[in-house]
Amino acid sequence: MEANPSLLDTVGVGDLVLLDPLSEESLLQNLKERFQHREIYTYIGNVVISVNPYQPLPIYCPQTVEQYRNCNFFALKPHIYAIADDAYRSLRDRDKDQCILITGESGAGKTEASKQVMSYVAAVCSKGEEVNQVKEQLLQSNPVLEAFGNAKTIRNDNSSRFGKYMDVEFDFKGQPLGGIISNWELTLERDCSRYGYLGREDPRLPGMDDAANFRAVQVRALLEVAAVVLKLGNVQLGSQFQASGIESCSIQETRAVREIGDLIGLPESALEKALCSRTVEAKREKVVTGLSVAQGCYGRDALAKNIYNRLFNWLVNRINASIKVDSSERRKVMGVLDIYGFEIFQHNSFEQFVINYCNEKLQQVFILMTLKEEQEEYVREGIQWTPVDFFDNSIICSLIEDSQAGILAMLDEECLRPGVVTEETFLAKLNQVCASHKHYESRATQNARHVTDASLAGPCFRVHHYAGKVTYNVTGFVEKNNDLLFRDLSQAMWKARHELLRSLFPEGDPQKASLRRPPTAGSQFKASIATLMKNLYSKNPNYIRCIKPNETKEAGVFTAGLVQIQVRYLGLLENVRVRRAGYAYRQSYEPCLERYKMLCKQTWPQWKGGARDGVQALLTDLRIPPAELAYGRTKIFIRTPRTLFDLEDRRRQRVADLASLIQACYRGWR
Ligand code: AD9
Ligand code: MG
Repeated sequence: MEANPSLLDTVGVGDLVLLDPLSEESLLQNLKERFQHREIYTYIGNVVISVNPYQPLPIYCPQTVEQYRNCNFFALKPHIYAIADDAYRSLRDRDKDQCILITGESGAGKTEASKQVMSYVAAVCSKGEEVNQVKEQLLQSNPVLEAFGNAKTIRNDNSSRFGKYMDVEFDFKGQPLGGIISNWELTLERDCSRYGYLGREDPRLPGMDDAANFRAVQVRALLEVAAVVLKLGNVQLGSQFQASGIESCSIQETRAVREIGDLIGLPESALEKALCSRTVEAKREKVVTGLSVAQGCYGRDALAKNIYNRLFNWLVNRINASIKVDSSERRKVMGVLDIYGFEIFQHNSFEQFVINYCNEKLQQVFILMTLKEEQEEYVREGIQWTPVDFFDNSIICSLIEDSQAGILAMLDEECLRPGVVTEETFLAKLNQVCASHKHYESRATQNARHVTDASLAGPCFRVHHYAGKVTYNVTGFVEKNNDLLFRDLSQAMWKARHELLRSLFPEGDPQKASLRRPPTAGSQFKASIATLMKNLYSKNPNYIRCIKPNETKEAGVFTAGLVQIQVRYLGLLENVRVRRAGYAYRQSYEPCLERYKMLCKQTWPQWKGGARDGVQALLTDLRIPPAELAYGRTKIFIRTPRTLFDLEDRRRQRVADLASLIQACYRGWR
C-alpha cells in the first residue's frame, strides 16, 4: 500500500503512519481533531479506523460510491468505501480471497460498518437479474438475523448477540453467486444477570420495524419455539419435602408448564418430571433423583438457552440454504467478520475470558499478516528487509490454549475429573501449573514473590494480555464450561410432537443417545477459533477498527479517556510501529515525480527520461540523505515521515513563490 500526499492536506493526518512525532498522545489528538471536523475515518496504511459519529453523515450516498469506485485507495479522503473497493478489486482482478475483519467494542459501529461494506459491494458489482437476487438476499438476511440475534442493551440499542461471519461467493467476473453465514455465538448468554430472558426495558425501539423484518421469515413454527423460550422464563421452581424427607424442587405455578406442553405437544407431567428430576444410570440400573432448586433453575435456564441457540442456528442454516448456489467450480470469496472486541469490566468472568482469547488470536493474525505483507512488498520491490522487533503475543495465546498446560485444557481436565470439582480446585490447579508463566498472576504466585495486591483478593487469576492486565473471577467457570443440558431435558424435547422443536434435539432420541460427554463450551470455542484462524490465514485480510467516542451515544462528543482505552485494546500504536518499521512512506515513481518535479531545475518543467531516474535526480539534487531512501522497482521508499514533510514544505514554498512570480508578471503586463 502506498500513501498519497493528499492525505497530508486533510485535518491532522489522514494516515497515522505519517504521524510525527508518534506517541499515544499525538495519535489520540489526531483522531480527536479529525472527529471534531466530522472526519470519522483515518488510515494506518490500509487499515481503516472508524470513530462512531452517532449521527447520520452525508457520506454514504450513490455519488460517494461512484467517487470511490475504481479509484486508487489513497487518492481520496479515508473512507470505508476505499477499503471495500480495494478488497473487491483484489478479489476480482487478482483472484485473491478476501476477508474483512471488523472489531471494536459494543456500540463502536461494527455492524453498521459491515452493512456499509456489503452495500458498497452490492452497488459496484455489475447488474443482472440473478446477481441482483443474490445481493438482495444477502442484504435482506441481515435484518432477519438482527431481529433474532440482537438485543437492546445498555451499551447499544441494537447490539449483536452473536459474532457473525459471512462469506459472499463471487464468480470470476466478480459477481456474487451466493453466501454462507456462520454463527459465532458462544453457547452462553453474555451477561445473564443484566439481560435475563428479556430486560425490563421496552424492547421496541422507535423507527425499527421488527414486524416487517420478521415477515420475511414467515414461520409460525419458529415463533412457537421462540415462545417456549419466553414461557420457560416464567416457570417458577420452589422446594418441597419428599416422603423420604429430602428436600427437592417442584413447579410452583403450573400455568406456564401447561402452556408450553400445549404449544409443543408434550404432556405436562412429562415436562414437569424432566424439569424437576434427573435420571442417572449406574450399573445398568436407572435411578431417578430429585433436583435441588438451584439445579432445577440451572437446568431450566440451560434448556431455554439451548432452544434459543439451536433455533438461531436453524435460522442461519435456512438463510444459507436460500443464498447458497451449489456448484463445484472454483469461486472467490469475500468474508465479513463482525466480532466483539477486547473486554475488560469491573468483574470479568468466563465470557470475557473467551472473548479476550479470541481477540488475542486476532491480534496475532493481524501482526503476522501485516509483517508478512510488508516483507512481501519489499521482496517484490527488491528492497532489503531489516527484521522488526515487535511484541509477539503467541506466549499469551499458548497460556490460554496450549493443549497440555493451557488454562482451557486445565479447566476441561477439572470438569471431567471424577470427584468433587469446584472453582477452588480449578484455581489451585492453575496456580500449580502456571505459577512460573510470565503472563499469569494470582494470589498464590504473588505470595511466592512476596507481593500483595488488594485487587487480586478472592477467587481470581490475572492474565497479562497484549491489551492490558485482566483479572478473571473463576466463579462460574466450571459450570459455564460444562454448560450441560441434562439428558432428561433433551429427551423430553425430542418426545414433543412439535416437528421443528424435535428436530433441534436429535440427541434426545434414546436410540442415538451416546454415553460420550458432549464437548465443553471452552473446547467448542477453541475449535471454532482454530477454524476461523485457518480461514483468515488463507485469505487476504482487510481491517476496520471501530471506536466508540463516548458512553452516551451523543454526536460530536469525544471522551479522550474512553478512546485511549480502545486505542490500547486495538493495539493501534503497535500497528503504526509495525507499519512503518522499515519505511514509513512509499509511492510509485510517476506520481512522486509529478508532485515534486518543480523543486529541481533538471526535472522542471518536464523530465525526459524514465520516472525512476527522474525521482533519483530530483532527490539527489535536494540532498536528501541516502539513508532515508530506498529505490524499489516501481516505488520510492522514504524512511521517516520528517523527510516527507520536508519535501511537502519545500513544495508549498515553491508553489507560493511561483504564484507571486506569476502575479508580478501579470502586473508588469498591465
Ligand atoms: V455490538 O458489539 O453489536 O453491541 P456494534 O455492532 O459495534 O455494537 P453498531 O454498528 O450497532 O455497533 O452501532 C451502534 C449505533 O451507532 C448504530 O445503531 C448507529 O446509530 C450508530 N452508528 C454506527 N456507525 C455509524 C455511522 N457510520 N454513521 C452513523 C453510526 N451512525
Ligand atoms: Mg453489532
